[in-house]
Amino acid sequence: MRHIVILTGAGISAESGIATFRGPGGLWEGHRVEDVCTPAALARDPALVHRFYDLRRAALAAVAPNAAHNALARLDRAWRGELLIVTQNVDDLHERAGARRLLHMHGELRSALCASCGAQQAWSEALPPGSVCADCHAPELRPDIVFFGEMPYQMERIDDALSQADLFVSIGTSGAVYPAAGFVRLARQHGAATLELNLERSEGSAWFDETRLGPAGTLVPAWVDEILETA
Ligand code: BV8
Repeated sequence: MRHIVILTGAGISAESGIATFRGPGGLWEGHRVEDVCTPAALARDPALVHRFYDLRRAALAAVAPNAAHNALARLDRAWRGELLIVTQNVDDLHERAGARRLLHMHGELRSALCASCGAQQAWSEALPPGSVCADCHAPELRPDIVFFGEMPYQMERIDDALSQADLFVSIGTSGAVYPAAGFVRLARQHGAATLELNLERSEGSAWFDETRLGPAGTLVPAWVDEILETA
């Protein structure tokens, strides 16, 4: 089992107190996703969209990594083979737990993107519309978030990792959004074993060799212990 690819979604951050999208208290609660997570929404009501992400960025100060994030960071440190954590999450809990071999395919709350020159810059405060880009000085900074209809980040790197994976593990995601929801099929096509760790069956469960149901805070540390014992 030399090459592991791990996909995480909002479910891995749920036990840290960050709302998931499609649960009862779902994050999109109070907002239709197309009102806050599309280029049209940003053009139509920039103040609403910037405020939606400002609130979520500010909330990061009140949460901490949970046992699942910490276990993945432990695996990252100990695993001598290839390993890549691909997160759909825009929070910084994987980093704060110490994960290194990590990428955010849907962007990050703690980053601002210049709509004019494409520069990304670390950002941890409020980001009002009209904020000025440090590179090109245009007042065009926007949340560095991949909206619906926009191309996720680092897709070539992800496809490359999936094509070489021996094991693909999906943690805390509903399998509702593409292209992430299709990664399990890509991994299978290239011969990877596939494992899903989730609170409930997802839209993609049928594609996994094995699904373990339960909270990530319990399932992920147990799985990391298991995989390191067999390493
Ligand atoms: C693109 C932004 C192409 C940041 C997000 C029709 C068919 C197929 C596809 C499409 C279609 N129409 C449109 C599309 C494409 C579209 C899409 O897939 N739409 C869906 C709705 C059908 N996708 C896109 O637009 C993507 N881009 O396709 O570009 C392209 C090609 C060429 C050129 C240009 C473009 C971009 C999608 C990115 C959207 N941005 N996030 C933010 O605001 O957070 S999506 C957002 O929702 C997340 O990032 C994540 O990806 C997605 C799903 O959320 P989850 O993480 O899974 O969370 P969810 O709440 O849904 O589920 C939580 C799970 O955890 C549950 O299963 C629950 O049981 C579990 N859980 C809960 N608690 C726990 C737990 N598990 C363990 N432990 C617990 N304690």
